[in-house]
Amino acid sequence: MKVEDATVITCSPGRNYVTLQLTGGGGTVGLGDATLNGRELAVVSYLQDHVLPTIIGRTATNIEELWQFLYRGSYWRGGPVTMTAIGAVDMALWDLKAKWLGVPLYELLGGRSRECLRAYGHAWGRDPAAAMQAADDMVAAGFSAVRVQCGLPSLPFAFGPAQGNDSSLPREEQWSTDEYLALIPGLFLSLRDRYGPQVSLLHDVHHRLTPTEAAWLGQRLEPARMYWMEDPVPAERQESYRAIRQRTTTPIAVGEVLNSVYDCQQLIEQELIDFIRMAPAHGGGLTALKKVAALAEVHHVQLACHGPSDLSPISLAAAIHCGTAVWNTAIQEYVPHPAESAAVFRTSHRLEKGYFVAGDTPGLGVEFNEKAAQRYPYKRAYLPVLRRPDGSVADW
Ligand code: GCO
Ligand code: MG
Repeated sequence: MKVEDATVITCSPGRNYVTLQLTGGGGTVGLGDATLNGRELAVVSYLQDHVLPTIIGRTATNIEELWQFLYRGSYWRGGPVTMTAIGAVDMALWDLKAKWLGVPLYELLGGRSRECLRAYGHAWGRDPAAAMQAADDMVAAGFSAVRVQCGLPSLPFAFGPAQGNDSSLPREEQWSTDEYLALIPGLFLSLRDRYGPQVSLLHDVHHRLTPTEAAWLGQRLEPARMYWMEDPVPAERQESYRAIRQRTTTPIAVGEVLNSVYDCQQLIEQELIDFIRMAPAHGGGLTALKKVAALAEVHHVQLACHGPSDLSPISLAAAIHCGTAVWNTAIQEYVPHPAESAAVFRTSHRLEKGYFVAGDTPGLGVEFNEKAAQRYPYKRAYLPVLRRPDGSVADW
């Protein structure tokens, strides 16, 4: 089967999504998610102007060969734009091949390692009382794992969830490490008291601390027995994680902004983290991610794919198929997509009592409605920018 046609569609049903459709012989269509939040059109151009003309007419079922062709053949490697583009092609090829063979995608990835995949829900509150209420709601909805985020009461936006397409220029938020560190340990100790050992508690630091601050926080969180502390510091310098690792037993999760095995090689091989959080879309696709997962398995590191609502339902389906098949998958992030997106993406996976069940329809099990997508044109949108009390830029 050859790749006969390839189209990229941008749409904004509640937030921006970029979808790649690859058509193979016989009219079978494979879908890939090419969404890179805030830099969507760079990936569109990379695909349309540089990648798609080179894959038309190639054998669609030789997925590894095509991955190597796009990765090594471009000479310029790595980075979020390149790897998201390769990730979208790779995801679409896996979808196409599984549909062509008439099997759900997890079958091609080794078959089921588990019946279903544990998910964690998100709880966010403006202050600790609201965050605890939101966590209660998640537990009541059946989640046995909840990631809890809390605003800083004295600041207007800090630590809120990323908004959708609400501004055509980056919104600026303020940040206070002192207020944050004063608040978080108490919140999680109260949550642990409230739930006992039954609920796994997660927290995203979102790259905002120094290694010393992160070690301090990790130590204070130890009595709360966290499931993980996410992205305590930026991971460009992987060695920084050693300083945190040596000083706390709070488990560490990293990876949503990483794009290749080289970006996390030291973190995994030197066992500086417990969970690797790369998403199929941003990590160069399932072909790349299964290799990362295999390396991680050797080093007691578990896979937990990034799954925010700024990745499309196609990405979530890919993560669920991957997590169903890959043995060392721990858990899957779940953030509901905007309501409008249901008209554009029809999915066959299910969320049942805090667990994802992969769909049994062939491929990824997602249908993309191009007509419906046209009703929601792309709108330029950005992630917020964060500033410290002195006005300098901080890591958002
Ligand atoms: C997460 C993330 C997201 C990111 C977002 C950036 O763990 O889900 O940190 O909320 O901020 O995906 O585009
Ligand atoms: Mg995160």
